[in-house]
Amino acid sequence: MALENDIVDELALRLDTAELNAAPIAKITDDYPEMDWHDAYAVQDALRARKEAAGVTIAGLKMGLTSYAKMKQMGVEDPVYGFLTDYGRVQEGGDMSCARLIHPKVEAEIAFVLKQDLIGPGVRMEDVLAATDHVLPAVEIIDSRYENFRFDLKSVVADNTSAARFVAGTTTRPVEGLDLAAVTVEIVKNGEVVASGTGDAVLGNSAESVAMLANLLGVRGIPLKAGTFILAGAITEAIAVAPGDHIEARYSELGAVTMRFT
Ligand code: 0L1
Ligand code: MG
Repeated sequence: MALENDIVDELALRLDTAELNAAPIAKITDDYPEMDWHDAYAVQDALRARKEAAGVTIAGLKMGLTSYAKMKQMGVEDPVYGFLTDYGRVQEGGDMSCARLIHPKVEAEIAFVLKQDLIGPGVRMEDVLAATDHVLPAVEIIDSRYENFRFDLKSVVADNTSAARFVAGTTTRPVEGLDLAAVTVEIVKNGEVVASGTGDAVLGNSAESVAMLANLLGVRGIPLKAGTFILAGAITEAIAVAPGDHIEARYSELGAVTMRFT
């Protein structure tokens, strides 16, 4: 690691404050260009510890930058991961206030809930499918804490991969007989289709993304536990939203997820 512990803690405070006040900041690598990948996850871990100390419950995990197109655009070879919070969960069909967000965007994903632990490294897609209790449709609302979404990858990891809110659908189903790569989704904004995609956009199959999460955690000696809610990564591009917008993500096979921004 290139950063001292007190700097890691100060950066976590900076990011937490930006989120809680919905007040964007400059990307942290402007001040600490020497920051390495261990530092980036150390800041994310410190952010998570701050939130837990303040009474926040971790509601799940997420994968980010899971499409080959976005990885290439960002100049990375591996996706990244972050955590979800209890206060980030919005009920299906619910409202969420833009006043508490900076510049929210929505992206359609497939979520997994496991029935068995997965312990990397060496986890394969088949292991994920066997360990999955059910999948469900979900929309992630990302909201970078950086001004104008201007960031680099290490800053994004530190910023908990832009995680902000999420909405899970109410229809769950087992993976048996479901071709996750072929699931299609459309994002409908105020009655108009604004984005669409197919499940294979996520590393070929969203279960592959969950395997990668288990393996990334495994390198750090952390198991992916049964019962964990996991957002596997965006099938569609991210769509900006503003007060008054109604969003519906319509999936083949999995139903729909709706929400309104106020
Ligand atoms: O969930 C995601 O794929 C977002 C990763 C962070 C990059 C961004 O904010 O666009
Ligand atoms: Mg996402």
